[in-house]
Amino acid sequence: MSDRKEFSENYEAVEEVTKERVQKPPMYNVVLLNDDYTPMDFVVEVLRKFFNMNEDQATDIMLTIHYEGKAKCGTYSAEVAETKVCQVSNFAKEHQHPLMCAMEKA
Ligand code: TYC
Repeated sequence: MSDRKEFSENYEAVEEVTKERVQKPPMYNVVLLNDDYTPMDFVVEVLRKFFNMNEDQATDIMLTIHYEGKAKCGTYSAEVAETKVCQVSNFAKEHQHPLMCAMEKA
């Protein structure tokens, strides 16, 4: 095999492995789901507290969930998304509301 061919084959192999290693980590959407019992004000409070929204943004998203069944609240790495889901679920439970929070691959 010529030196040039060997070099270019090695180079391609290294490039392939590097591409695999430097892939961006998968991201996840955190979504809230509608239900018939959680008060609207509580959902707005959750969106402000855990997703850093202002009153207007939180009200918009809450109404989207209310009318369409669910809405995306934010997009995060797996670890941060899992933490948000736990925090929101615990907060809802503490206040005895059935509010459901989940993560989905973005
Ligand atoms: N549907 C609820 C109600 O009418 C309000 C609500 C909105 C509940 C968003 C959950 O994620 C939710 N009180």
